[in-house]
Amino acid sequence: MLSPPVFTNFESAYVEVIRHITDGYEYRNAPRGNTARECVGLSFQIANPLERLPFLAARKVNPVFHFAEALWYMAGRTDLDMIGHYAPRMRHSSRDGKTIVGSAYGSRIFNPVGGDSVSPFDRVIALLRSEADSKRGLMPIFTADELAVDGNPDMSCVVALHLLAREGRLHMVCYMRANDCDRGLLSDVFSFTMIQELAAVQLGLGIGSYTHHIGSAHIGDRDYDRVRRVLAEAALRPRPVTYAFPAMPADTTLATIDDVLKYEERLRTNEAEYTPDDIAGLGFAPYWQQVLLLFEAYRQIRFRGNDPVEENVQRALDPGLRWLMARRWPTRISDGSTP
Ligand code: 5HM
Repeated sequence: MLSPPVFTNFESAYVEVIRHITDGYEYRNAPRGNTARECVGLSFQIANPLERLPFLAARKVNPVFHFAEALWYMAGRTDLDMIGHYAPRMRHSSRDGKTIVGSAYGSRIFNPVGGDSVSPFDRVIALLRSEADSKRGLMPIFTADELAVDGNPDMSCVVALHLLAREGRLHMVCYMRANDCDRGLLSDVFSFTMIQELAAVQLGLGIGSYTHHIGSAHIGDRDYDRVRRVLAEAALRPRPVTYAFPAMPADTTLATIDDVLKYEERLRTNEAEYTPDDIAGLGFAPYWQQVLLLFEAYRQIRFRGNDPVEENVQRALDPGLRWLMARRWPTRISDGSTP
C-alpha cells in the first residue's frame, strides 16, 4: 500500500505511532544527547481532524497549552511572554530570552515574509479561491538559514504545511523533518489541524483529511515508561469520556483570534478574573467561550495557591475538557463524576 494508514481521529493515530516505534524501532541513537528509539520515514492520515485531543489518563495532555499555542501561532507571534507562561520549558529554546525563532511557526505563515505585503496564509487562501484545484497552496516554515546558526537551540521541525481543496473539503498535508512522537507530535497535530480548520472556515469548505509525514519519528528514553503505560491503557478501551469535538464557528476570522487573545492577556497577567457569566457576556460563540474558560481555570491554578478552581468554572467547562483538566491538575479540578 502506497498511501499512509488512515485513522478516525488523532488518539488512534497517536497510539499506533507510539506502538509502532516501541515495537519496531529501526535505530537507537542520541542526536544532541537525546537518547531515543527512531524510525526513519513515518506517515499517517486522520479522517476527522476535529478529533484532535487524546483522552488517555496516562498521557495527561494540557488543553490550556494546546489552545494557547494554536492561538499564538494564528496570531503570528514570537514572544516568550505569552507562550512561556503556558510552557515554561520553551524558555530554553529562546536565543535572546524574549522571542522564539525556529518553533514560532505561525510567524512564518500569518505574517508577511520575504518582502511581500501579504502573509503566506492569506496568499494561499486567495489562491484556493481563484483556483480550487491548485497544488500550490504550500506554506513553507523551515528556512535554510537555520542551518547556519551555530549551536542553534531551536531549529524548526516543520518543513511546510500544505492545503488542498478537493470536492468541497479542505485537506492539509504536514511535512516534518523530525517529530518527538510522545511530545511534539501532540501539540503539532493539535495546532496544525486548527490552522486547517481556520482555513476551511475562511474558504467556506468542509474539513477534509489531515496527513502527517515525518522524516525522523522518535520517542525519547525519558518518556519510554510513560509510553508503555499509555499503550497498556489504550489496550483497555472504550474511551473514558465522550467529547463532542465542536466545530470552529463559521464566522471565525483572524480578528476573532485577536479578540480572544485580548482577554487571554488579561487572564495571563492576572489583571482580570471572569465568571462563566462574564465570559458568556463578552460576545463570543460557545466554542471560544470554552477557550476563555480554560484560560480562567488556568489563571486560578497559577495565581490562587492550592485552592480548587471555582465550582462554577468547573461546571461550565465542557465535560471532555474538564476530564482532561482533572487528569492534569487532580488536586485543583474534579472530573465531575463524583458530586
Ligand atoms: O535536535 P533537534 O532540533 O531535532 O531537537 C528537537 C526535538 O524536538 C526533536 O526531538 C523534535 O522532533 C522535537 N520537536 C517536535 O517534535 C520540536 C518541536 C519544536 O520545533 C516540534 N515538534 N514542534
